[in-house]
Amino acid sequence: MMELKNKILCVIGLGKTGIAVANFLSRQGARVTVTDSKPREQLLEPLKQLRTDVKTRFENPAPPADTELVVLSPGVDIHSPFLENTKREKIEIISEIELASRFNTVPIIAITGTNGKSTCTSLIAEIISQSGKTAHAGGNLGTPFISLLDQGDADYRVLELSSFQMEATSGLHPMVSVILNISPDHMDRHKDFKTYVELKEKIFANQTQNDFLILNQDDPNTRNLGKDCPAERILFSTQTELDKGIFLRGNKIIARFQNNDREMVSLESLPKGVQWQAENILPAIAVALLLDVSQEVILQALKNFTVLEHRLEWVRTLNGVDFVNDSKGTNVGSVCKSLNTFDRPIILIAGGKDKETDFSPLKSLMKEKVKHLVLIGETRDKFKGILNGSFGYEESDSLEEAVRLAKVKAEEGDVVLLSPACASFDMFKDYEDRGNRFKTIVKNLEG
Ligand code: UMA
Repeated sequence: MMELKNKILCVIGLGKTGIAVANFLSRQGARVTVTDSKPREQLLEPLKQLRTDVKTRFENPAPPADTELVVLSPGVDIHSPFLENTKREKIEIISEIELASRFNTVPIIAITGTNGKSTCTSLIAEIISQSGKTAHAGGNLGTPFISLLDQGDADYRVLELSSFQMEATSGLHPMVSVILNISPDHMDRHKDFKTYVELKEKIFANQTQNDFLILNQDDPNTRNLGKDCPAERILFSTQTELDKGIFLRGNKIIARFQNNDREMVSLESLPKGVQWQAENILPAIAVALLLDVSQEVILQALKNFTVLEHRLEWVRTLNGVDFVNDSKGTNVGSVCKSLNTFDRPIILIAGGKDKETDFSPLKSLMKEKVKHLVLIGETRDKFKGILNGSFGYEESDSLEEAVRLAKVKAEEGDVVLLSPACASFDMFKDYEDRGNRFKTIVKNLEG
């Protein structure tokens, strides 16, 4: 554990993470400054939550000259020019995840991947809780890891980890780590796809032979990872039967360990939204089995599980058409997964703010799955360029109009899916705002 008393520390970013880190450090007796690139007037609310002995610096995120250690919020890129001096002077820079790892004494279950992390994390925490043990869930999910330490002891801490959080992280050591899938995302922040994969691989970097690494057999970017890691590798698949691991046989989830097949549950017996999440359910069941949770408890947790908002969230069925909110579908990989979920014609609403990703992997899948496309947002031209006249579409300046256009094209049995493949900041506050607006518009539609 680190000694923090009287240490001069700088926390960069006065968001959720920065507040939690600064207050944690100040309670340990450190002398803390939080810096932020925004002006003070824009941060009055978070400021109220800071302990009074924490100093602040606005409109300049660079750490003050006498700083001995810098802690980054996830939104702060470690390659930012304002950190150059700090690096030159060899002052240590760590992430919030690294800081919390140095103080954590509870077994960690960590989940990363490009898509599905939040659902898998929440489901694992839910199953553990229903088994009578305590599981505190957080990380990218919303509650910073450092805040989980403040919540007191637990049997497990279940962490959703993003690539941002893995920068400046070196000491994280999960007992179970899960990589759900990896496809290009956040390419505006990371140098290239290789760097992005390397950040994800950090999740198992410190695992030993006493630990477990759960990987997706169906994803070529994931299935071969960790071959040199001493942890026991366990695979899951929705497509093929595995010699060892957890997979789908038809609609049934089978767990195969020590050559013994165990039928866990049939997908049809689960609520609609949960059925659509097979890829995230399988690894959660694998974790539960490793922790010796009974099949009965796992089933109960699956049946009671409420799917997260904005991730393949069923909103309404109108005239036989399912309206589905997948506003969290902010990258191409996520939209591919969502399109593959349905074997019915889809009217897709897509587009938004560009994250510099390549849309071309969507082209052939859209031809196969999408009956009609409605484009919104800044990336309309980029989409049109890729489709290059090969696919019919309409354009809309507002989400209201986009939903109306989609409704006109939809026939009984179809799905109207908002799954933008882009960030939301061109038209909305964030993806939640976009999803909430979609739900309100859909709920107000007349039959
Ligand atoms: N800031 C600077 N300089 C910079 C960058 C940011 O001063 O160069 C300041 C901003 O002005 C702002 C503050 O930093 O005041 C925001 O910090 P932050 O972006 O790290 O946001 P937090 O509120 O601390 O939330 C972070 C995660 N945000 C990001 O990764 C962008 C949250 O994930 C996470 O839930 C939270 O910590 C708790 O762990 C959100 C997210 O969008 C949901 N994640 C990405 C995703 O899921 O795709 C990775």
